[in-house]
Amino acid sequence: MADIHQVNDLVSIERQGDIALVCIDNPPVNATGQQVREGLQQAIERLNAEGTAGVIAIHAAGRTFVAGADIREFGKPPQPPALPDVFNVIEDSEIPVIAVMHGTALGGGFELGLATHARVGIEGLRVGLPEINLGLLPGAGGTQRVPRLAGIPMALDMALSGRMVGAKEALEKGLIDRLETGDPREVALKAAQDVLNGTLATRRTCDLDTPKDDAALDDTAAMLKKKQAHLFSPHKIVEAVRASYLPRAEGLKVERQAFIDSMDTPQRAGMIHAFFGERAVSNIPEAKGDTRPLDRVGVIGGGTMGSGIATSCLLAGIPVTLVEVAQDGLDRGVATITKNIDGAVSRGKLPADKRDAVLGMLSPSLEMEALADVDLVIEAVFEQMDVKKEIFTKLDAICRDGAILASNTSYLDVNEIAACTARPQDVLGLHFFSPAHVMRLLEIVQGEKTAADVLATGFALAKKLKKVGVLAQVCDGFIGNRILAHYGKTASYLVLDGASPQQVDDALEGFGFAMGPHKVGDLAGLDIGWMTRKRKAATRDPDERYAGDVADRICENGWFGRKTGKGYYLYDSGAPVPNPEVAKIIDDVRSDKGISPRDFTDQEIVDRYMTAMISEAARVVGDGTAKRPVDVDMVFLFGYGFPRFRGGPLHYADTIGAGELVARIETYAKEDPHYWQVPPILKKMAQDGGKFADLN
Ligand code: 3H9
Repeated sequence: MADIHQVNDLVSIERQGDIALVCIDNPPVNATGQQVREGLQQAIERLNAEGTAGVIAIHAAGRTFVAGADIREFGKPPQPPALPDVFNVIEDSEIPVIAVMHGTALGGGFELGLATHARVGIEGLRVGLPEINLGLLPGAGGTQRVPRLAGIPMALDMALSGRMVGAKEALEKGLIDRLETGDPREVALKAAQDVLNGTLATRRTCDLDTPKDDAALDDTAAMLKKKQAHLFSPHKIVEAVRASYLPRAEGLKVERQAFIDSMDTPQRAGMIHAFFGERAVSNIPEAKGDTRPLDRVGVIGGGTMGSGIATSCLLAGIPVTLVEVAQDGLDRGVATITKNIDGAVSRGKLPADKRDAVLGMLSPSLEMEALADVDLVIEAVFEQMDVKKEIFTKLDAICRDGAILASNTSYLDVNEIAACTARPQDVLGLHFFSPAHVMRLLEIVQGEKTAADVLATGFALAKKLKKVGVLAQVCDGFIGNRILAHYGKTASYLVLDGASPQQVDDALEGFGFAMGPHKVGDLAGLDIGWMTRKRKAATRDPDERYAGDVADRICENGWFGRKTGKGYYLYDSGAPVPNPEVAKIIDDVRSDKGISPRDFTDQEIVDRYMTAMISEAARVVGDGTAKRPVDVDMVFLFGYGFPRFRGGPLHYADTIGAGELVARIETYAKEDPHYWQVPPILKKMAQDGGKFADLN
C-alpha cells in the first residue's frame, strides 16, 4: 500500500522511505491557483517540521507540468499565500527539493522549478516565461533566478519574447540539470534517489550571483524605448532583471512591484481577453459534435491564396491535391508552395529533414477529376460568382458523397454558391487570410443549409492547421471585410478633409497597429481596392460620400503601391517616404470638391477611425453575423493586425463606454449623417449602462 497523504484536494505527499514525492494534480494544466499554492507551502513546511525525509521531489499529474499562475484569478482580489512567498519557502527548505517537469513548465510553473534546488526535465519538455503575452512579467522570481542560472541575455530573451525553450537548449543553458525519459513519478523517484546517493547535486539558485552584463540591459532598454514605447511590461522586465544583481529579497521586491503595476494596466486586461478569446471562439456548440474525415484535402487554384492554403494543410500533415486549369498556373502554384515550405524550414517551423516528405504529400493535377476521392475541397480562384458556380457544379458531379465543398470567397454569397449543387448541406465558406500559411484567422462561414457536422469539421480543420476558427454568417464581407469596408472610408475622409496619409498612418501606428491603413494599402496593392470600387460603382449608394477619389487618381497613374515602387509612399530606398505627387493629387481633389482642409490632432484621427470600426462591429454583432463581441475581437487580432494589448475593437469599446461612443457618433453625424449612424445595440447599451462584455 503506497503511503499517500492528501495535503488538500490538489496536492499530495507520497512517502517512499527517505523520499517524499509531492504531486500537483490540478487539471487541465496544473495552474497554481490558491489551493495549489497553499497545498505546496503546507507540504514543504510539514515535511521540514517532521524532518524524516532526505529529499523532496515535486512532480505533476496529467498531460503537463504547471502552466503557471491561474490566469482566471487575475484582476480579482489576491488570495494568500502569494506565489513568490511559496517559492521562497521551497528555496529555503532545509531538505533539498527537486522538480521533475514534463510537457510545458510556463510562467509560475517554470518559476516553481527555478526555486527548487535541482531541475530534471522529461524529454519533450518546453519551458518559458510567457507572461509578456498577458501584458505582465514573470512575477514569482523568474526575473531573479533565470539571470542567476543562465545569464542576463537569456533572461531578457525569454521574458521579452515569451518563447518556449526546448529541453535541449534549457539543458545547455543550465536552466535544467538533467534530461530523462519516462513517467514523471518514476523519474522523480529515481532522481530523488540520486540526490540521496550524491549523484545529483543540489544548490539554492539565490546563492548564485547574476553575471554582470550592463551592456545587454542598457542596449535592450534603449531598443524597447525606440520600438515598444507604447507597451508597459517590457520596460518593467528590464528593470526587474537588472534588480537580479541585488540580494534575493531586494530583487524580488522590485519584481513584485513591477508585476503589481503591470497587473493594473488596461494592457493586461486586453491581453488576457485575447488569451481567453482565442479559446472561446471554438467553445460553442457549432464547433463541437461529430465531424467528417480530413485525411486528404483538394485545393483549386494555385495563386497566392490557394498555394498558401495548400502549404498550411501540408505543414499540418494533410496530403493535398492541387488543381489548376493550365500547366503554367500549376507550375507557379507548386513553385510557391515549395518556396513557402522552404521558408518554414528556414524559420525553424519545419525540421529540414522533413521538407521532402512534406512536399511529397502534394499531388498537382490539371484534372478536376483528381478530386474525386478527397474529403474536403477548398476553392480559391478569383472572386467571380459565375466562375465559382461553374466550379461547384463540376465538383458536385465529381466529388464522392459526403465530401465537403468549401469556398475561400471573401465576400460572395455562400448560399448562392451552395444552391448550384445538389448538396448544399455539404457546402460552407472557409475564408483564409493572406498569406494563408502564416495568418492564423479562419472565418468559418455557415450557409443556410450547411450541415452541423460540416460546420464542426470546419472548426476541426482550424484546429489541425493551428488557426483560430471564427464562426460567421453570410453577408458581403462576412465579419472582417465587412467591418473593414466601413471604417476604411474614415481614413480616406480624414485625408480629404485635411490630414495627410502619413499623419493618419503615424497616429494609428501610435495607437498600436503595426502599419497604418495607407501603408497596408500599398503593401496589399492599391489596384485591389480600385477593382472593388469599379465593381461596386453601379450599385453605389448615391447618398454616401465617395471615399475613393484620391486612391482612384493614384491608381490611374499606374501606382499600385510596393509592387510598382510607388503608392502613397515611395519605396526606392528601403524605408517608405511619402510620395510628394500624392500630396499634389490630394490638393487637386480638395480644390475640385471645394473642401477647405482643416487640422486634425492624432487623437481625433484615432477616435474617428476607431469609432467607425466599433460602429460597424456593433452592427455585425447586432444582426448576428458574428455570434458574440469576442468573435469580432478575435477576427481583428488574428486577421487584421489589431493591437493585441487593446484586446480587440469591442473590448476596446468597453474601455471607452457606450455613452461616450454615442456622443462621438452624434457629433460626427453633424458633418455626415449618412455615414455616422448610431447602431441600435450601442444606443441601448448607452441607455442601460451595458457593455459588449455582457454579450460574450
Ligand atoms: C504567471 O504565471 C504569472 C507568474 O509569473 C507570477 C504570478 C504571481 N490559468 O491552451 P489550452 C486553460 S502568468 C488558467 O486549450 P493546450 C485554458 O483556458 C501565466 N487556465 O491547452 C483552457 O481552458 P478551457 C503564465 C489556464 O494543451 C485549458 O486550460 N502561463 C491556464 O493547447 C486548456 O488550455 C501562461 O501564460 C492558466 N495559466 O495548451 C501559459 N493555462 O478548456 C498559458 C491554460 O476552459 N497556457 N488554461 O478553454 C498555455 O500557454 C497553454 O494553455 C498550454 C497548454 C501550452 C499550457
